[in-house]
Amino acid sequence: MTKKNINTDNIHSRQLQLWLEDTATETQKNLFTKAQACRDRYFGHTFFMYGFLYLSTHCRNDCTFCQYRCSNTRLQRYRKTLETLLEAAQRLIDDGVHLLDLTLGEDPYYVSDEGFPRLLELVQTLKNATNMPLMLSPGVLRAEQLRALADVGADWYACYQENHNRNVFAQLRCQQDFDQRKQARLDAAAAGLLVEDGLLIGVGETTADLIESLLAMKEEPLAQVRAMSYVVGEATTAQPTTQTLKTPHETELSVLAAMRLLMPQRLIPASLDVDGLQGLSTRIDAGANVVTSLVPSGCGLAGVASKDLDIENQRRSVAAVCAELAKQDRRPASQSTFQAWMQQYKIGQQSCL
Ligand code: MD0
Ligand code: SF4
Repeated sequence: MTKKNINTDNIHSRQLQLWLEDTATETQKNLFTKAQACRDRYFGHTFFMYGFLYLSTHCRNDCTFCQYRCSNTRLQRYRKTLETLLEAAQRLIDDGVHLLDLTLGEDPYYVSDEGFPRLLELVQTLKNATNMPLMLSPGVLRAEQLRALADVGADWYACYQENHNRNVFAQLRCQQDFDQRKQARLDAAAAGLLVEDGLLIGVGETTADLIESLLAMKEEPLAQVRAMSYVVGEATTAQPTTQTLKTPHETELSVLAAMRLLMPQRLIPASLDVDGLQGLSTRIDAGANVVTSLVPSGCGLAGVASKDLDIENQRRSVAAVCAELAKQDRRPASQSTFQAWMQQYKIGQQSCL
């Protein structure tokens, strides 16, 4: 039985403003109840899990919210060997993740014209060895590079705008081109990749900025949308403030719920990278249906917003996540369900491009 899709064309700025600004407990409760019902309508009580492999922490950019920014000269950076990545990937697969998220800074060793063949070879080797769905988060690439990644087996491309207000963007992703970043997502969709965009919360954005971002994300061919609260880290200079009426965490949850109601069929992550395992249940209650940033212990792999949080104590493991979500009567979807969802979304997306 195919579900009649929820029509969201009637959700406009005023409604979004109410959801984001109204701090009345009743309004928030209603918002989250609606978001949960909407998520369960499309995904039931199942969730997807992404293994996270931060393969290189080198970066040529200097984003003010990121501890891996190039001006953080004190940071011990790494590039993981293929052997380490294959071993970590196999552990995540044996544990039951649905996808491998291969993230790196904009590391010239992999993304310069001279280095890009290395990235292609790495992706092809991982695909041949695992046959798993692969997400790539390498920063801004050109259309032909994105096509080449799709040809060697990449399925997803993640490239976050953080905020769609150009002034806020410029303060966060300094010296980076707003339009080029957006174009990379459009080129990725045109290359047949599933695409993710993400918002950063708690860096001085206003409700109007968040509404602008939500409506912009709805218009883009995105299969996954996310919001993550800013985590102040080593050498970050972005001011941890918000001009909305709530705390950044409350705003993140309201944004996740608004995303669910505005884009009901898209995948929405609850990232372990902000608050670790303890932050999972509130994000599921806000309408998320994917758990991301599962990192295997003992491989020396890092998180992004939270470099070490909950990794060596195995609280970012599949077992810990499944046990936590079982408390909310939720269980992992089958791999075939995730693959079928991807396939169906790719077909649907291509017909709209
Ligand atoms: C996460 N730390 O999922 C990861 C990262 C990049 N594709 C994902 C932000 O939270
Ligand atoms: Fe580099 Fe990404 Fe961090 Fe920006 S957010 S400094 S591009 S690793």
